[in-house]
Amino acid sequence: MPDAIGYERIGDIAVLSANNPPVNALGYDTRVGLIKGIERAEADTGVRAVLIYGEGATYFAGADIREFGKPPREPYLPDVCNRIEACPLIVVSAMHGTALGGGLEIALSSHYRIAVPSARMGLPEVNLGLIPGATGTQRLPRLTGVEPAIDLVTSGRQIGAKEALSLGVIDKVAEGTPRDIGLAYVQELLDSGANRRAVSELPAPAPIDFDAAYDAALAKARGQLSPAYGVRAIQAASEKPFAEGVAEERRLFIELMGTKQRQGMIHAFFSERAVGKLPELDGVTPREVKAIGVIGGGTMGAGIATAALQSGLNVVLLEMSAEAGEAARGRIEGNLSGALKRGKLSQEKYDAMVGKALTIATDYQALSDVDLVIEAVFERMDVKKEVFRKLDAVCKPGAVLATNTSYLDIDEIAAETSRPQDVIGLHFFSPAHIMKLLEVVVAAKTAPEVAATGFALGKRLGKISVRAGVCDGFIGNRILKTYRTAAEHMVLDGASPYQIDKALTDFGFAMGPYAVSDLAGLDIGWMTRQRLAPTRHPRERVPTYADRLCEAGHYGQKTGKGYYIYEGSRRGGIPNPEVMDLIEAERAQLGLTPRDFSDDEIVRRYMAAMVNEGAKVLEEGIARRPLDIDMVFLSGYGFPRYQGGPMKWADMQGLDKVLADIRTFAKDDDWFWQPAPLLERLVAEGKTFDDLNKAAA
Ligand code: 3H9
Repeated sequence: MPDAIGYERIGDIAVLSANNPPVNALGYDTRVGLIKGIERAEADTGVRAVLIYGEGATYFAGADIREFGKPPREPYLPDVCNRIEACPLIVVSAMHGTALGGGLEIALSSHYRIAVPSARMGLPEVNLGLIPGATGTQRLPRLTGVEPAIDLVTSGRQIGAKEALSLGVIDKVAEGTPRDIGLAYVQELLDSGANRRAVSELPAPAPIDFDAAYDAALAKARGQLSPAYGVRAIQAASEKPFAEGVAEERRLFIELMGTKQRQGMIHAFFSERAVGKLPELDGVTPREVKAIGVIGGGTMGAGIATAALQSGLNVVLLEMSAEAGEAARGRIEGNLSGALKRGKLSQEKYDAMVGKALTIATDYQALSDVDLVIEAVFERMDVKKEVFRKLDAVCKPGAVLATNTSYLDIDEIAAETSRPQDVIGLHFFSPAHIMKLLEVVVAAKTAPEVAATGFALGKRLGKISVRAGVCDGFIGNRILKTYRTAAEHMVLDGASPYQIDKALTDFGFAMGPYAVSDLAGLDIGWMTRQRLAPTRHPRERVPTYADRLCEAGHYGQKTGKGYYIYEGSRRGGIPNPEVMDLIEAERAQLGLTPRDFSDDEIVRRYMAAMVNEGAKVLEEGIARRPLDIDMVFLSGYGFPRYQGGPMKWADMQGLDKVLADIRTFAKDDDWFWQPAPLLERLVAEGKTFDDLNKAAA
């Protein structure tokens, strides 16, 4: 294996090339290699300058995240940065790929920076629950000023070479390999007699109102600490000498390193990459998909068609009538025109998408040549079955037949066809061209290459695809049903929907469950309650006050009234006073005396219900690994990323504590609160959900 940092002498230039695939992460060997490379260059007679660049796909993409949480090993990254800057020779970094986090910090410690036009740069530590911890918060604002530095550190966004040049982050952009442009730039600097230039010696940046910036960062991040800590670190750059600022940055970085938020976000980072890796699909070749059919052009079907068009697929959209087809076209054009207005889509591409690539049809024959069909029709078994019978008759052999059902039994739907091996569930979340999650529901007879095709399509559409098995609601909606029930029990027993929403948004959810119901439409829950009524166990506690709202025509945001009243702005409603009247009437009818709930109890009950059902879903094989459940909730249900997902959250609480809560709650209702055997087993064996993730890796 080559050294993590190679050393080569070219004339009077020492070239340090990083060779630590896949992303040149700054692990121990790379850090040691950089120090040794600088020392060797200094001792190498005649060397006047040092070039640092990365072999392979990228310059350094950051610290080695796998080392976080383990005892740190010297040399630490900030010391490596300072050592590079202190080099008496001119040090130049040439960047390509993604110069991120510690990688950008190495570049900022070099005396000059050049990048290829396609290079991306940023300080994304905030996405890992951290701040830049290798002098980035001290050096960046000395180059850009405080405000751009706060923007980059608190958002973690990546910038291109052009923007980096205009902000003063880099000195030059040039076409070529990083090695070639780097060598040419070093030569140019040597020829022009340029001096060594240390960012740390630049004047401290002018201050702003840091307290206001801190408050704004905290509010925007809904309880995530790292953006606000980033502001404090940049404040130190403005107010303290460089070395003291570095010490303050280190203190804040180490504090964040010890938090659960950091653990949760790093779990999310690795889970996002592990979720699509399924041993059963290893080496399985997906079927080729160039054109897809979408049946139904409502919000969901139009969203799916939009996502497919955006990914370069041809789409045949089937509707019942020419008018309905035109309405579907209007929805798709509406979806795409947003991207057009924001400059994310060129007029030419837009025209091609809504022109040549999109066919609106009313006859099933139009689907005879597509490679994959997704139906998004009315959520009723008889309707779906009829669609699949027709698809079976017209689709070409080998076409993948997918249903976007949210709940229904896909085995039953597949049995309606002569080719159940080609049938799969592709469960999108609305709006389908925006939401990241895709549940790939593998039915009993689904062929492996059909499952692989589902994952390949998800990747092409930019989705996070999670494998799920068949059950009522699959992974997400099944678990949702359980924790929504826990919330409803709390409402019957004394909490208000508004207190529950507040406790959960304080926990970090984007929205509380009642605001979500208003957004989704209260008629959906109403329909589900009706559908499940015949199978309901006599001990199930199901409140009916929400039915009264629906009976009165209040379906949430779309009718202007639900749990909240919406006037003007669509998101923020005000509590609907009729709701508390209905709840109180129901409590009285049931003879219930309301009691107080603390926000902490609300969160613990809600989360315990989620985790317990998650454990059942795992045990039944509906989800393969705990991380699959975490990814469903992080990418489709507004679960706060810094809490890691429900199963990671449970690990971080301690599974024994979660189980103890469930047993306590069961004293009042041992029907609803039946501990999952898997949870009991893990606690008895002193294991965590993450142990199951590792065992499955
Ligand atoms: C930091 O720098 C802190 C410092 O300020 C202070 C320190 C004291 N480490 O994403 P991909 C793995 S914090 C270890 O599929 P892409 C990844 O897990 C860091 N491993 O590729 C995957 O492994 P596997 C700040 C890493 O081309 C493989 O590489 N930096 C790291 O779609 C390929 O990754 C960041 O936050 C890492 N830093 O995207 C950048 N990065 O194949 C994080 C990746 O086994 N990284 N891996 O699943 C990224 O954003 C993307 O990986 C990147 C490439 C854009 C670089």
